[in-house]
Amino acid sequence: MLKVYAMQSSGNCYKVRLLLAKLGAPFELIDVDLLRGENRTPDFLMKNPEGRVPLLELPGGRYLPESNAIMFFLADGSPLLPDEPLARAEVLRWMFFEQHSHEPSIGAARFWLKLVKGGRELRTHDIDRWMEEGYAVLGVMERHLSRRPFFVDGTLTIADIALYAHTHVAEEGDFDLRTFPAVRAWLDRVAALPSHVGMDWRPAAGEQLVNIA
Ligand SMILES: N[C@@H](CCC(=O)N[C@@H](CS)C(=O)NCC(=O)O)C(=O)O
Repeated sequence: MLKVYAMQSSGNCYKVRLLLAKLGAPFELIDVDLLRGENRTPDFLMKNPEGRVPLLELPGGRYLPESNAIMFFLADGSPLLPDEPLARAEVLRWMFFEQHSHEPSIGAARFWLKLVKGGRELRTHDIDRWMEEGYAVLGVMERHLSRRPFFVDGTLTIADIALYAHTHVAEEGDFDLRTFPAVRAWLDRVAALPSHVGMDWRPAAGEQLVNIA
C-alpha cells in the first residue's frame, strides 16, 4: 500500500490527501511532527534528504518527495492529468506558478502567521513582501479564472488541486479574498465536486474509497 508521510495542517500535504481521496486510492497516512523535529531524524533524512513533507513511499521502498511531483505521478492516466501534450504542459505551468509564486507568499504567510507560535513576531520583516507578492498572485488567478471555470481545459486537474490547497485557507495568512470574486467562485466550484475532502480529512482504517476520477 502507498504510504504518505505528512503533517495534517500543511497545505502541501493536503494536496496529496485530496488527490488520493479523489482517485479512491487506499493509503496509509504517517504523521510527521515538524515542530518536534521528526522530519530531521537520521531515519527520515534517509527517506528524504531534504527533510520535508509530504513524502510518498511506494511499495518496494522507493520514495518521492515534492507535493506537485507526487501528484503528477499519482494522477497519471486519470482525468485529473490530461494526456494531450499541450494541456499537460499547461497543468505543469500552473504547478510551477504555484511553487514559484503562490506557495512562497500565500503558503508562507499562513505557515508563519497561523501555524507557528510567535511566527508573526519572528517574521515581521517578511509580512509586507508576502502581502505584495500574494495579492499579485491572486490578481493573476483572478484574471485567468474570470474567463474559465478551472485552470486548464475547463475541467478539474491537479493544477487546481495544487492552487486550491493554500488558496482556500489564504485568509488564515491575513489575505482578504473579497475583491477576488472569480477566485472565490472557483474555490466553491472545486469544493462542490464529488469526493472532495477538507484539510481535516484522513482515511479511516479500512475505509473504502470510491474512485470517481
Ligand atoms: N516544495 C515542497 C515544499 C515542502 C515543504 O516545505 N514542506 C514543509 C511543510 S508544508 C516542511 O516539511 N517543512 C519542514 C522543513 O522545511 O524543515 C512541496 O511542495 O512538497
